[in-house]
Amino acid sequence: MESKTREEMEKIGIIDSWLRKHQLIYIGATRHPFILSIRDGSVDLYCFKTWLGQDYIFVREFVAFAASVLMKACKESDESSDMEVILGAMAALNDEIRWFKNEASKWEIELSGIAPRKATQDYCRFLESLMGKEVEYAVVITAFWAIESVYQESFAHCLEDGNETPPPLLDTCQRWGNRDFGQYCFSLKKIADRWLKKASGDILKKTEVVLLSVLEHEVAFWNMSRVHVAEAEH
Ligand code: HMH
Repeated sequence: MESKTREEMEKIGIIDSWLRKHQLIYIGATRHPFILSIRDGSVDLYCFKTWLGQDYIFVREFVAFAASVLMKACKESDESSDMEVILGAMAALNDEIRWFKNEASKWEIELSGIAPRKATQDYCRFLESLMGKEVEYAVVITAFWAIESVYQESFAHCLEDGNETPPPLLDTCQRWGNRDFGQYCFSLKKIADRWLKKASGDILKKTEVVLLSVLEHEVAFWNMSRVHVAEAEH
């Protein structure tokens, strides 16, 4: 009995045990003031447009990261359904890139003229560090789940009862907050948990650190969206 870890005793997955342990930063990432301002309708549209342009840059890098995870799923995974879930994510990203272009023209944003801000650069560099062959599948599939899940939980919150989300922003909230996206995040979580269950202590430690880094980058990304250019440069 004593040798059992808490998650074994309570029969919760490793990811849920980490979410409990790091609850404050998880809430910081999924209930950020930027998201709360979308939900209560007080959002500054300049900030929203900043977020949109920066996220387009991030998503292009995320495609490369997703491709690296797909390669690992093909090589390392024991279950073919893993590969299919990630392939589905790639297909969704294809649609997402098109959506960004369309959304940008709706808001009169010129995507090609946008320079990445520091938080975007840092996050993209972090993704790059996870793309190497030496980074284990358990680590990257957990990061993948966390990246998608933060957006899912954040934007789903903007659609929950009592929201005053401005109608022009509903499409964005639907994109990540819809039920199917929630289901897809749950599939990623199950895959990650299955791999973490058989991972060594070293890999578990490394994955927990990577998870915390994802959450920190997500918070920094939301923060960056709220900072006006003039302030950001000083
Ligand atoms: C910064 N995190 C960021 N952008 C995204 N589009 C997602 C997560 C979800 O794909």
